[in-house]
Amino acid sequence: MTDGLEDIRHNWRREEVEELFRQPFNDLLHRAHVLHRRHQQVNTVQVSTLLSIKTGGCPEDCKYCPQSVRFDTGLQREELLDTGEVVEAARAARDAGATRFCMGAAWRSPKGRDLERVAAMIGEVKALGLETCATLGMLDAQQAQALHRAGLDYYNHNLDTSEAFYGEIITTRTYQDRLDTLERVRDAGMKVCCGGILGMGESVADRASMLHTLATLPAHPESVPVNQLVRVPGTPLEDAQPLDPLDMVRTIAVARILMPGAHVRLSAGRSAMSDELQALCFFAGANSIFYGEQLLTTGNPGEDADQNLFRRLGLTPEPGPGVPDSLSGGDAKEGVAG
Ligand code: SAM
Ligand code: DTB
Ligand code: SF4
Repeated sequence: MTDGLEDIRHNWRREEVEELFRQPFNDLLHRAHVLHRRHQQVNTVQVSTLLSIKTGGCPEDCKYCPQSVRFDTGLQREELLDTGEVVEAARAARDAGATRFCMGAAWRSPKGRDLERVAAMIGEVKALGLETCATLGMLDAQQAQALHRAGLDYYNHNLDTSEAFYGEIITTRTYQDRLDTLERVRDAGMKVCCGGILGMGESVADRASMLHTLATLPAHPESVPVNQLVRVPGTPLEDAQPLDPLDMVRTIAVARILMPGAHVRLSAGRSAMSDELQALCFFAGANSIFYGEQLLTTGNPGEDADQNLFRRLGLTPEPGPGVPDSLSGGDAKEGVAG
C-alpha cells in the first residue's frame, strides 16, 4: 500500500501527456478513476456559484468572449455592482447550497479604486461562511497581496489553451502575462484556479500542451476548470466546430491523472451536455461544478436540474468552511443535495 504521494508529479513530459490522450477510452478512464478514488472523495462534488460583478465593455480581444468591446454580442454593459447587490447574490447562492462564490469582472486588470471595492465585497462574502474566488484579469504583486489580505481564497486566471494556439485566440496580452499573474497569485499565498476552454479549434496536442503547462507548474493549481466553449453569437467563435463530447471526458481524465490532488471542474458548457455525459465526466475525475442558472453572462443548468442530477448519481456537495450540516446533509429544502 502506498500513500499515493508518488502520483503527484511535476516532471511530466509533454509526450507522456500526448500518450495519455492516445490511450483507448476505457484504459484512460480506468486509470483516471483509480487515481480519483485514491485522492478524492468520488461521490462528493464541490459547488461554486458565479456572479458577474462588472459586465461587458472589456478592452481585450479574447475570441470566445461575449464581454469584449470588440464584438457585437448585444450584451448590456454594466458598471461594477454595489457591495450590497453582491452580498445579496452571495447569500442566495449559499442558501441554495453553494459553498464557494466566484466574482468575475470584465477587466484587462483592476484599475484605480476597483480593488478596494472588490476587497470590501470579498470581506462581506467571506463573512457569510463562503469560500471566496475572484477573476479580475491580470494582477501585479501589490494587487495580489491586497486581495489575499482581504480574505480571498482563490484567484481564477485561465491559460485558456496551449502557448502555440494562444495567439489565434487572444492578441492583447501574452501567455507569459498569464503565467506571471499566476505566479503572483501563488506568491501572495492564494490558491490558484486555472484551466482552459475546449472547442475553439485547438488540436489534441494543444490540449495536451495546456495541461502539461499546468501540471509542471511549481505547484499544481488547487482548482482546474475545464470549460466547453459556449458559442455566443457575435463572437468570432460563434460557428466553431462543436466539440466531440467524448473529448471533454478524455481531457478531464487526463487532468485527473496529471493533477490527482486538484479539484477538476466541469465548468462552462454543461447546459449543452446530457446527464449521461456529465456522469462520465464525474467518473473520469471531475469533482466541481458551477451551480445556479447563470455563469457570467450565459446560462447554466437550473438548480432543479442539478439537484436531480446529484440525486440520480448519488452525489453530495462538498461541505464548505462555514456551512451548517443541514445544508450539505440532504435535508435542506432547496440545497443541491435536496
Ligand atoms: N476578464 C478576466 C479574465 O479574462 O481573466 C476574468 C473573466 S473571464 C470571462 C474568465 C474566463 O471565462 C476566461 O478566461 C475563459 O476561460 C472563460 N470564458 C469566457 N467566455 C467563455 C465562453 N464563451 N465559453 C467558455 N468559457 C469562457
Ligand atoms: C472559468 O473557467 N469559467 C467561468 C469562470 N472561470 C470565471 C466563466 C465561464 C464563462 C462562460 C461565458 C459567460 O457566461 O460569459
Ligand atoms: Fe475581457 Fe476576460 Fe472576456 Fe477576455 S475573457 S474579453 S479579458 S472579460
